[in-house]
Amino acid sequence: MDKKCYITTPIYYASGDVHIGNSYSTVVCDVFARYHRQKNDDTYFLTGMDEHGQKIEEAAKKQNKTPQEFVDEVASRTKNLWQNLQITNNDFIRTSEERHTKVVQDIFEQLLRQDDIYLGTYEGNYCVPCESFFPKSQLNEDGTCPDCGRPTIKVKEESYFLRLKKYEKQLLDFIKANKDFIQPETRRNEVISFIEQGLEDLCVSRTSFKWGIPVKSNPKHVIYVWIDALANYLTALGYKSQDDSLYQKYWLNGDEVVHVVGKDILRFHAIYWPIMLMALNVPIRFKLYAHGWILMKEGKMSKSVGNIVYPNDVVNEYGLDSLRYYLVKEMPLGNDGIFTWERFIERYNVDLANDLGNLVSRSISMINKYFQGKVVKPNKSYFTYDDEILSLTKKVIETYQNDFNNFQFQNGLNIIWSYIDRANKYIDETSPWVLAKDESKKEELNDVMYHLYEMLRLISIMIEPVMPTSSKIILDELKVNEENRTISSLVFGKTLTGETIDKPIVLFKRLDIKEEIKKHEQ
Ligand code: ME8
Repeated sequence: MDKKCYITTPIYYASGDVHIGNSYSTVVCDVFARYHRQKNDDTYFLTGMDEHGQKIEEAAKKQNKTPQEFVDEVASRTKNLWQNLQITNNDFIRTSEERHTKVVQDIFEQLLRQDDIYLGTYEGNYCVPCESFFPKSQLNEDGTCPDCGRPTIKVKEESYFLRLKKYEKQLLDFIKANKDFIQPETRRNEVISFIEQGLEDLCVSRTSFKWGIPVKSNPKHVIYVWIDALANYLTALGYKSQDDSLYQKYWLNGDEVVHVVGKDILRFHAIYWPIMLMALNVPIRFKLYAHGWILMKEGKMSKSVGNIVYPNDVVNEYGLDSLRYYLVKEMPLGNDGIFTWERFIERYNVDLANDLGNLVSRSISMINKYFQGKVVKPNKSYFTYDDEILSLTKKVIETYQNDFNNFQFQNGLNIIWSYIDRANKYIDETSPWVLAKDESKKEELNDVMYHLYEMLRLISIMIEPVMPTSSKIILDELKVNEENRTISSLVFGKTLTGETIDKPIVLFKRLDIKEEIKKHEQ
């Protein structure tokens, strides 16, 4: 094993089902985890559910269920969804589990003992959908939430507070000294200017509802859901519990710890979380990647607009890889991306059915037709294109690895697709159907087929983190042995004598764009 990596998604509110917007974080983390496992890095991937808070208590009440019944159902649907999306998480933490609640209580008590948490009174507003406190000065003029624009409620209650002010300077120094702590840079700058305006101590308990983790020494208070939720990144590793070997391994002694979060929850992860760790005397080992939002034509996805798209619906109709591909391809990390059915079908037809699908079916049917399904490594090169392809391959693999190492998955896909284009062009340039007519050109023809075989093999390995299903189908069809599917075989020319391959199958059937769009407009 080379490196020890720990990657986490935000834990999703169990107030409703995950849609394609929030499943983006999970897919991106899965791409990271698959890529690192391919590289033989010891990778631990955590996701889970945020199950406490006023929002969930209210959602359960509406359905006449206890909060626990309600979150049990959502958690079970979410787990199933991740299975359908072939998410390779190692653990799924739920904040209502005892392994979590017990440790959160201990953390709270420790901070209380240290006087990092103190008792006071909160008077201000609270946004239930965002589970956020806002002093009057931060609200919009009409009293709505500055983050989501929805109405807030007035709160005046006895509360515990976490001393953020005390750690303000230490945090600012840390962020300034660690340039890559928050990425992309625009988000880092936002956080710096937010802190520079001065931090207020944070209210960290509520008394006006019940569904949360009680403060051990004063159980009429429940712990603020964000303090509860952020702690999941440690409780899932066994922090402060009898067996903390995962914490020792991946947090204290790991090489790379990454929290992937949406831009709307950056403040919590870039300010509250590191301050909690400083107060607990736990080293800040993580990096934050903040991504943008997937928007619809009308703007945000919302129940009231009725424009929510659920991942299972896309997968059932168009297959898993087309969804995973679209999410990664259309979202430059950091900026917003748009989901429209037009764009989705267009990418499906152009990138998947045409570019990749055609390359696979053309190459496989020619290898079958001209060489009964078997290629052999040629002992010299026959075309000037061959040298060009050899050096291009090296460059593509290098760029791909560089992009994937640096979380630039969209760029990585772009480079793979430029390689697919080159392979399609290579077929036109070498015109195998002409070579096939001339018996004396048999070796040249084999050379072309061999190049296509190897290019396809490399493409299939490179797309695996994003498109695991297609990758496996192509590698199986090409009868590539296990050894030549690994990242160390990501070199042109590894295949010596190919096995007899299968008949081509259609990976992505071309769609009639008008018909598909009509379906989704109904
Ligand atoms: O915030 N496009 O949970 P959550 C992209 N429980 N990302 C989106 C999105 C969209 N349209 N809509 C939501 C919470 N997200 C807390 C997290 S972590 C300790 C606690 C993202 O279910 C959003 O940015 O509301 C966030 O990163 C994630 O989905 C979970 O959102």
